[in-house]
Amino acid sequence: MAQPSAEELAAGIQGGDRRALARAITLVESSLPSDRQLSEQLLAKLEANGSGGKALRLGVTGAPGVGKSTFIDVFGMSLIDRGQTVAVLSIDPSSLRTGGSILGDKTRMPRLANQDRAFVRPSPAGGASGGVARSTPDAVSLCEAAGYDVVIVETVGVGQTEVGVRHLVDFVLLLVIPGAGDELQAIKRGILEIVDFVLVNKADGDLAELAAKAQGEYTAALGLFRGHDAPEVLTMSALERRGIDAVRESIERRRAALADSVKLRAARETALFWSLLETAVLDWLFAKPEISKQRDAILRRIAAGELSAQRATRILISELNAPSRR
Ligand SMILES: Nc1nc2c(ncn2[C@@H]2O[C@H](COP(=O)(O)OP(=O)(O)OP(=O)(O)O)[C@@H](O)[C@H]2O)c(=O)[nH]1
Ligand SMILES: [Mg+2]
Repeated sequence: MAQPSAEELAAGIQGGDRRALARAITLVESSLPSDRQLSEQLLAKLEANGSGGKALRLGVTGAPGVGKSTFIDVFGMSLIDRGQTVAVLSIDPSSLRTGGSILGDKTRMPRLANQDRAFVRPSPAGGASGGVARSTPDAVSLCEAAGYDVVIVETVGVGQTEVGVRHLVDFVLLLVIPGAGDELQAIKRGILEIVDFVLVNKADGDLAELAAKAQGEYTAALGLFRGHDAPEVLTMSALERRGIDAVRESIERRRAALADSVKLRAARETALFWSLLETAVLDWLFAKPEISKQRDAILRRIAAGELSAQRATRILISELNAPSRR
């Protein structure tokens, strides 16, 4: 199949053609130079058309199996029932691809995936910091350009993942399940510093009582930890579709309370710029073999206990500044 031009793709995306959007996301995920060139043209074109900046962006994170996909399925349906459109990017570390098409059932969003007003896309994690793939910011921009009212990014909560998603979205929703000492672990991992909502899922059956207890514990811990900035803690059952409206209403309330959304968006984009720039500059720098060799030599000296991190940094920078000896 011939590759459409950037203009054709942009027109398709902005005209609501989901296949054009899916193709464009495949393009931004590709590392082929020809694809990169086309995706840059496409993103520039969409930006020039002024297509960004209107969607509500939500990050949904939490340990494997807490019910993120099940929640997004019912939450997404509740948005659709209220006349909104929803795009979901599900960052799946193990997502399977077969001949360019992705196994849709991997996302476990059976109802949402069948909706005309929804776009569900599993994306492989790119191994970049935080499990958020490097291409995810571009994929979010594409969904926004396609006019979706809400863009949801699902990431598996492993280590730094949540931090990776922070600057990409307006609100981070952390899903937890009651019991199992999860409460303290989450605090240790620093997740709670960046979340906007904690949703205690699986508040049904035998777990209902434990969920209410966990809600109390989280609320108390977060109050100590974050003071007036503490996130709201809610209980819900994604499986039994209970508590979902309350989550939606809370998010809507928070969004409405953010008086200056333009300023907030600018702050988020600035923070995202810095975090993306850091990765991009490092990639660019170490793409040069002689520089990555110097880095590796320094890393070995650090590992051998010969160099502190501070001196190592200064040495590498001064070597970069030194006139070439070649
Ligand atoms: N009892 C109960 N089970 C639930 C609830 N929500 C999800 N589950 C179950 O938990 C399991 C995992 O659900 P998923 O939605 O796939 O969880 P996930 O967090 O997306 O999992 P990963 O994407 O693999 O990290 C499934 O068997 C769901 O049916 C709930 O509210 N109550
Ligand atoms: Mg999932």
